[in-house]
Amino acid sequence: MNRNLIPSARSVALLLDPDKADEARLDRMIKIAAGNNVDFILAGGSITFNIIDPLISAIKASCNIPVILFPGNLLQLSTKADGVYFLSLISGRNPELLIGNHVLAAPFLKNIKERVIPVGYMLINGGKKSSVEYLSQTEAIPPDKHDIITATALAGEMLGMKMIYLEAGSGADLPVPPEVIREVKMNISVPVVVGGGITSPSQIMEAFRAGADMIVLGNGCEKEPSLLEEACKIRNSFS
Ligand code: 1GP
Repeated sequence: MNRNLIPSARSVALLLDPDKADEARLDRMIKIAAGNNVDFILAGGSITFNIIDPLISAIKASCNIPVILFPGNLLQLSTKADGVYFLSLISGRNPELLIGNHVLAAPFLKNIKERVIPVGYMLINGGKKSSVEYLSQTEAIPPDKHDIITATALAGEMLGMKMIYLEAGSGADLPVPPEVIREVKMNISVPVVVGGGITSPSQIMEAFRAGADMIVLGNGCEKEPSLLEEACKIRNSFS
């Protein structure tokens, strides 16, 4: 596996969704990302109206930031990205998202397996039902159930996941609380990724302070692109 695809210091990732990416906005976001040394660009979304390959190619043609496929479903599989998050929805009990889809995807990804990163993906309730919660037909873990969250993250690490992604859901009312991040970080040794509902510099600061290795920004940057710049400044203050 390519280790450069796993955050080794505090990192910022920009999430771009093929269904939301119009050309002008994409250009602007990528310019801001490149100008501020965003660490990774994730490409993916919950549902698929547009195929993902053109988005990956457009990002790669305009910057050198590693692009990682963050597939919302099997229709978003691609071998064009620098890396692929092989997501196991370990907060849920849907077998298709724990092994079924992986069996279907594995032959397709066989020739790029060194770029495939096993990720333990955990939904934490962000104040409303998220698209991923609905589409996965699973239930997010309540944010005050620290024991369940910690046990799930630990199980993910023990199963060999290279990162644990705490997801409040795109556009969540409330991001993953700092105390949840802190608790998970104290208990596992693989990087902790935090995303969903992060819309302000203070939330970014709190997430990094609590121990997030990487934060993922989607909607917040689409609405206010300067958030990406702020996020990178905050990240730099930790180095
Ligand atoms: C969703 O964690 C990401 O998978 C980003 O969420 O769009 O709310 O930033 P937002």
